[in-house]
Amino acid sequence: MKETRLHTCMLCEAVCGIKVEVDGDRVTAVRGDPDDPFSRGHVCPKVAAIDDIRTDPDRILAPLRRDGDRHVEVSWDRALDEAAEQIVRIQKEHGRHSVAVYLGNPVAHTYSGLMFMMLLSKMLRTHSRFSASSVDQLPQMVAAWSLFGHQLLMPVPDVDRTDFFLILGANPVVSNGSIMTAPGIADRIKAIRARGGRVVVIDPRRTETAELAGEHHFIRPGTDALLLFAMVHVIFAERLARLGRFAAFTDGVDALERAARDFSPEAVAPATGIAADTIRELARSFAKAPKAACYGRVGTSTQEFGSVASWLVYVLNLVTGHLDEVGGSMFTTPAADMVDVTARSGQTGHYARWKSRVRGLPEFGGELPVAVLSEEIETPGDGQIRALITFAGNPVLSTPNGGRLERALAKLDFMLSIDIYKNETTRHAHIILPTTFGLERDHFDLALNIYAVRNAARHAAAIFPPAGKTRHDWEILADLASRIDRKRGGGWRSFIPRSSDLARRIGPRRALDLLLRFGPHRLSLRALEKQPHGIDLGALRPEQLPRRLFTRTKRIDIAPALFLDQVPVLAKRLTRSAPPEERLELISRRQLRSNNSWMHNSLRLVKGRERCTLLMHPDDAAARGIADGAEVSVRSSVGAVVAKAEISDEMARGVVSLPHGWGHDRRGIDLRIASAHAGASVNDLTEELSVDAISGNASFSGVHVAVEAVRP
Ligand SMILES: Nc1nc2c(c(=O)[nH]1)N[C@H]1C(S)=C(S)[C@@H](COP(=O)(O)OP(=O)(O)OC[C@H]3O[C@@H](n4cnc5c(=O)[nH]c(N)nc54)[C@H](O)[C@@H]3O)O[C@H]1N2
Ligand SMILES: Nc1nc2c(c(=O)[nH]1)N[C@H]1C(S)=C(S)[C@@H](COP(=O)(O)OP(=O)(O)OC[C@H]3O[C@@H](n4cnc5c(=O)[nH]c(N)nc54)[C@H](O)[C@@H]3O)O[C@H]1N2
Ligand code: SF4
Ligand SMILES: [Mo]
Repeated sequence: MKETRLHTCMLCEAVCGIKVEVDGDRVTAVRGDPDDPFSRGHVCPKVAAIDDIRTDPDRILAPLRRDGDRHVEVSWDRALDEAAEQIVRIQKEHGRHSVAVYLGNPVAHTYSGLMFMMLLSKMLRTHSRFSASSVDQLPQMVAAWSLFGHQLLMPVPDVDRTDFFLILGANPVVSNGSIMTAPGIADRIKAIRARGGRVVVIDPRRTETAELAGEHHFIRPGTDALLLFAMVHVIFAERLARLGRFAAFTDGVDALERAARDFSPEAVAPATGIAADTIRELARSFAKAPKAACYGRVGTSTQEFGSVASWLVYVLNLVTGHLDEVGGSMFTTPAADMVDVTARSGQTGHYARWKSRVRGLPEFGGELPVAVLSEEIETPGDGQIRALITFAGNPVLSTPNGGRLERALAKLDFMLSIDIYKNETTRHAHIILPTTFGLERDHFDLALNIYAVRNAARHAAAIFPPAGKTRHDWEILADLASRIDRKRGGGWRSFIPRSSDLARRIGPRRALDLLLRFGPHRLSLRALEKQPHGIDLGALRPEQLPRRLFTRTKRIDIAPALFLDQVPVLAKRLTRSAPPEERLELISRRQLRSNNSWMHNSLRLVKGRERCTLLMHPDDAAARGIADGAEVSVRSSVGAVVAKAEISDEMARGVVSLPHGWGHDRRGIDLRIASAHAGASVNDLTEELSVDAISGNASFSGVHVAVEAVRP
């Protein structure tokens, strides 16, 4: 029987509302939902792949247990029992920190998985917690926590009302926006220009977003903090600072001004590659614009000075009067307000309460930077990691020096993966537990509505039953938690009701309903279900600060010591010599028909011309005798890969770009289509020892590489 069902695309942060044409157990079409008040019918080419994955013959449909080099099917009972037993045993024998957890990006896209992962994490009481945050937005969280007192209170650019959108290190036209949930972002950017506004992109590559913006400046990788400091310098030097109502609750402005003094536009021009006049003009125009928003993302975050750069993005918005104002950088009031909910239980973030055992990198919010994972597995001693649970993550392809991590994983006593595929990471697991996917579960955007450019809410009911023997993420996590609880228990403890059992009985739907009822819009699950196209909750509201500050003093320290301590180090960057002539600086990029590392098994997304190419400037290619389409070898201090060169002046001179998420040529994976379109992993080149000094976040931008033609 044919019918049309509504759902949400959960592949990226744009969370488009979709209309799914269903014929029995088949999907015949997926389209954007024009009646969705937020996404207004927008979708991207990835949307149809939602069902490719559900019906992918390579998907794991039953629990697997490793037997030598192979994985064989086992019952849920056996798989869960064995996993719980190993975890309990290893924690008993080697201490609680010997069991590590790694959470991947898709965790942010399932409200139920997210809720129950928090439960399991809490139960394990391990300090060895890692996630994709530390190869992504961790510096932005550190900046938000330092300034506003809550790691989740990150401002969002009010793209629909701004007249000056300054974008650093983000390519939303391709990524569809991040920490800026904005379906149809290309149209929203076009609208800024159509109403006479200005859009400026700062990026070592002239990106798809730069083309649309019409104004672009190349920047040397890793130097955004210098550029931003120079803008702040100009703003103070020319008395353009306009703190407005923030003056009443902001401290440290003088210290900020002093810190910016050494970073004049002339001083930073050589290192950034941006002319002093350009910087000055940008600073003046940004400060004077009635409505302006500065936004930085993965490119400014995953770099050597990622935390300083992320802090300065917020600072620039604040000192120009563009923070928390219409058309500027604003805070949301989502239907389920995780910022307030987590604050009520004291989870606003903390820093350096403990440090990683081997390298001494600080925890943040209870997590350690994933750049230390390999060494923590490899280095013997007290607290050595002996077991790893991965949940919706593929760190072999997504974390720095994936090659080393891959070798380290093989040494674990026990590894459990909760995933949909046997891929570069999960193939190492002793047990793989397969989960439902996308249209097989109900959906609400718990995490991403916090960063939406409009307040909106939508709940979608599951369309299909679980495939094969798969179970929902939350059910698996809850069951595992109960079994761990039981196996640990014994004695009097077995008589008290367990919180894991209780949570399981309440279930994610009821928990969500409660969050909605206590949220700022006093909604309920029933109210959302009555409006399946979604509910518009209005434009972002200005003037939420100081009311929503979570700092102890209820004030903002705009120049915290954490960042000021880095200023002398940053100043040295001004005079650092360029890499030797034969070295190039490597950055990464995203592609519209790709989603991190895990959507290359959909034929419709990978067919056509090869996409995992090394983009390079014509002069750099000519200097090395490299022709367009030629195979080149790319070498860094940690590894080497081979890729096809794609020569284009969209790259800055001296900078090359490889997309991230490829490299499916590894043995032992069950991804037939991806293997046939393997590409190379950029993270076989990135260095686990290069991290942002403050947060320990991976520094992916500007890895020094040697590139040469591969001679047959
Ligand atoms: N060099 C470089 N490295 C980067 C980046 C970069 O720009 N450059 N970007 C970084 C960023 S921003 C991120 S977020 C990380 C991503 O890092 P990861 O999260 O580690 O990697 P993903 O590729 O997103 O892998 C997601 C995994 O989840 C599985 N999965 C998908 N859906 C589900 C589900 O519903 N349930 C379960 N249980 N599993 C599921 C997939 O099969 C896959 O194994 O990569 C980072 N790495
Ligand atoms: N199609 C698609 N969409 C995605 C994803 C995907 O893989 N594919 N991944 C999702 C995820 S997990 C995330 S976090 C978001 C990320 O969303 P974005 O942050 O928009 O991601 P990118 O496209 O990686 O953009 C980063 C930009 O930074 C530039 N850059 C690199 N180094 C530097 C530098 O030092 N300074 C400056 N100024 N720029 C630099 C790169 O050239 C690139 O254009 O996208 C999400 N959406
Ligand atoms: S933009 Fe993102 S949410 Fe929208 S259809 Fe594409 S992948 Fe899905
Ligand atoms: Mo990400």
